[in-house]
Amino acid sequence: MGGATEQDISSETKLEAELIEAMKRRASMGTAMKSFNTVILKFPKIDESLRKCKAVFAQFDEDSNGAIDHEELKKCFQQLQVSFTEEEVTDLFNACDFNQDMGIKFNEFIVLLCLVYLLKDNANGHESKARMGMPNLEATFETFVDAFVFLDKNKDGFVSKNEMAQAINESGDRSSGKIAMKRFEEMDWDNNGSVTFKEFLFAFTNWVGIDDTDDEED
Ligand SMILES: [Ca+2]
Ligand SMILES: [Ca+2]
Ligand SMILES: [Ca+2]
Repeated sequence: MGGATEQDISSETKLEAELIEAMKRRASMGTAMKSFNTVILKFPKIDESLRKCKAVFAQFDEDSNGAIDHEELKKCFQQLQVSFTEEEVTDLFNACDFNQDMGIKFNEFIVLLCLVYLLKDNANGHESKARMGMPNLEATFETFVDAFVFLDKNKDGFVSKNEMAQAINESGDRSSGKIAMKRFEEMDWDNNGSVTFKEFLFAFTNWVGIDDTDDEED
């Protein structure tokens, strides 16, 4: 895998690199997940929490067009009192505008907020828990991070296919294991055998079935 050299690293990979580093730092703190099944068992609660997040999304979608645009996102960060540079806002926007329609839809918004949660979790230590003022949602984000850390056995910031298989074997539940493996293949879009936290989140928002917006046109 020859990658970009340090000099010509793109903003996208710069953000990705920050996310990997943030995840590695978080991974060094360990996980509360005991088994793959504990991850699965949390699905209904995650689903409920994310559905509630729709009200938050609607609040920030000021013109109610079903997507958060760049300006709305900046206001969103202001209100949540999280500070990013202009460049960081753009990078986050682009990284999460998965279908590249220049707007952050609900499922993209969940991913974006969760990435913000991860990044700010590591911010110099003076921002404590409940840093975004949405404790319920942050508990859900923590579950996502925790699940990822649980799966990422070697703590390199990626979940490999082997690590996924290992987690499933430990669980001893073959039927949900098969499903999980299929999901993993769906997650791994670039087919390189490992999944980043962002890919994991996008898949997750689909698994729990929140992506049921009626204005889909794809
Ligand atoms: Ca809007
Ligand atoms: Ca979009
Ligand atoms: Ca790994």
